[in-house]
Amino acid sequence: VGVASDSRQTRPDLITKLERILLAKNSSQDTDTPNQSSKNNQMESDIPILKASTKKPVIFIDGGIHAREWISPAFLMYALTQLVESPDLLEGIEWRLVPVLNPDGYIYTWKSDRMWRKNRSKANRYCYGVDLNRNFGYKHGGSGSSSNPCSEIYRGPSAFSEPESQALKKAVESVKDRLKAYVTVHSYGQMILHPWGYTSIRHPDTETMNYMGQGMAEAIRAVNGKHYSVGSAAGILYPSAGGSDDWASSEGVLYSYTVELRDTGSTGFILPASQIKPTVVETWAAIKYMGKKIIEE
Ligand code: ING
Ligand code: ZN
Repeated sequence: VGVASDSRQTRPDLITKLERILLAKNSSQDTDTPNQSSKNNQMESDIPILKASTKKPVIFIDGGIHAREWISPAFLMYALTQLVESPDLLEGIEWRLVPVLNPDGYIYTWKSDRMWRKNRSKANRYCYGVDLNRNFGYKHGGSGSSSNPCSEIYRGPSAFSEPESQALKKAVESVKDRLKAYVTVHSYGQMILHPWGYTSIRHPDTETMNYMGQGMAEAIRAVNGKHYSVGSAAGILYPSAGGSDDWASSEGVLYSYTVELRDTGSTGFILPASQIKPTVVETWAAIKYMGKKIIEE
């Protein structure tokens, strides 16, 4: 008790408000100690407990934004298995993985239409689906997106009109202050794309994103010799507004990428099963490279 009262006089400045709340909560839950009265409980709430925790950088990766790009969810599942088996990357980084952001569309490609891209929102009597990668809230409505619900690149009635893009927004915002990298995995084209996608105007962090992107491409090439191009989406692919990587970048995420996995077009979305394993392995090499660089920084 003496220690506790000394502490009360000299230490409370060391305890944050949040920790006081946690402390109060914990002591009211731990009622299994013998001789414990409600008075004891109150006193325990004032014992300083200092939390020593690391604020790990977060890497956020999503897959399956587009239903037919099957190699993407496959990669996310592989990434999870690798993280479970490689503690060094878990020690320095907190990972957030979304294996399939568009589950309705994904199921639809298994059951009805292998080439479906969008989600399954009912836009009108005739046409379904919003292109989730045109539905994000930065420069929504710009070039490379369509207002026609029957279009493959229909942007939706408004930014974040879809539950899937809303869910991603919420998940990203919940780790925003620690978010060092956002990667969205698509296919195909063998490309590492960074913002901007909405315009070919140069992004202020182009050099930083390009440098990391080149390192990732080298890591991929070292595995099976595959070549990946690096550049801005609008610059080396096509301009398209409302993409998730542009939005993440606008929220302040330094390393924001859309990665287009194999192949370069000979099989496209219907990547042969024999290429699944080599593709996910080489892609993991790129993510691992990025993770290690971020830990070093
Ligand atoms: N490609 C992306 C698409 O949504 C892209 C390309 C990247 C667009 C970044 C916007 C921003 O069209 C595929 N394959 O989906
Ligand atoms: Zn895609």
